[in-house]
Amino acid sequence: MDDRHHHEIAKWERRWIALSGLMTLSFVILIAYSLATEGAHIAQSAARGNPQTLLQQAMFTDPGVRVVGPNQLQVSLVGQAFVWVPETIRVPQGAEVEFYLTARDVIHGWQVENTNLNVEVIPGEVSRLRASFDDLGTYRVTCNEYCGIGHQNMIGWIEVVPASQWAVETAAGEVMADASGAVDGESVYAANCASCHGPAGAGIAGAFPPLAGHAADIAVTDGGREYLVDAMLYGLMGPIVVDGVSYNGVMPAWAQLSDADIAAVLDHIVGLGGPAADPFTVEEVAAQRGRGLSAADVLAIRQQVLP
Ligand code: HEC
Ligand SMILES: [Cu+2]
Repeated sequence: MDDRHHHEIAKWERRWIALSGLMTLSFVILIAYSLATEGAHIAQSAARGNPQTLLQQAMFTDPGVRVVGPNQLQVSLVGQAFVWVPETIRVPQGAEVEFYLTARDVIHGWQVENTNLNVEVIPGEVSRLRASFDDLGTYRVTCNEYCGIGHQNMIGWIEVVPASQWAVETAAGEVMADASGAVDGESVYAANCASCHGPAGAGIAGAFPPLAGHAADIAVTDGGREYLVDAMLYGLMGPIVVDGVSYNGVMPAWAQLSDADIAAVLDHIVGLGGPAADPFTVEEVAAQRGRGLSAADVLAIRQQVLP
């Protein structure tokens, strides 16, 4: 092989290397582009465990649509041979929807036609997926993983309706009633409050004020409900007296809890050791958000409400 020939080959080699490099690069760019512009929906596993235990969670014993914040919905769904439960889901246009999916029996595939929503639904696993529907209309949901003899009949629907229409329908009862019943104030309390105020809300004299009976007293005073919401959202700091006992501690803010969680936990503490009062609403909590108060401001509000 003479030297000229050798150069010829090396030249072609370099071209092929450059070409394959370019192809790889263009694939990476395509993926990055679709992630950035098409809003990729990558499902996350939100929980894993015993399929039966997962299915006993309130979310799945009563699957469906829940309001978890302003314009935020949670939708839970169970796939089973050969239906999606619930079969029809109705959401407002443009809302942020978080889907939680699990399966009762075998693996199913949840695919919403004409969207890029597509996730495997597995017994013993909860898949989480965020979405928002900008176009009105009805989307067909199919199962894209063969699950048995009735597989092709496993069809559901997502109806996207104008937000105003949806709000009227929810005010009319159904969905909103579902929503307020959905969050369990007792578990929000157990997870966030019991460590200081005690499991039954008895408190610890001198350190953490009691809530049983006391929260109910606050709720019936003028401005008391707003004060309770403020104490949740912004915390409380400084000297207070409850049932003749002084406290001078710090209660952290709970703004990271959703409006629905805060409403539910307030229902729980107001109901401790007394008959339940009017339930707190998500709107009541939302109305106090964004006021930018400090824990010391909340103390000043308390001094007006509970002189
Ligand atoms: C880290 C301990 C701690 C946790 C957790 C905690 N609190 Fe408190 N909480 C306090 C303290 C301390 C005070 C009194 C603050 C003061 O002395 O100014 C207080 C005060 C309150 C008050 C006001 C009582 C009054 O007389 O005005 C309410 C209502 C309340 N907490 C509810 C809750 C709820 C509901 C949760 C759970 C979401 C919770 N707390 C979690 C420590 C805590
Ligand atoms: Cu299926």
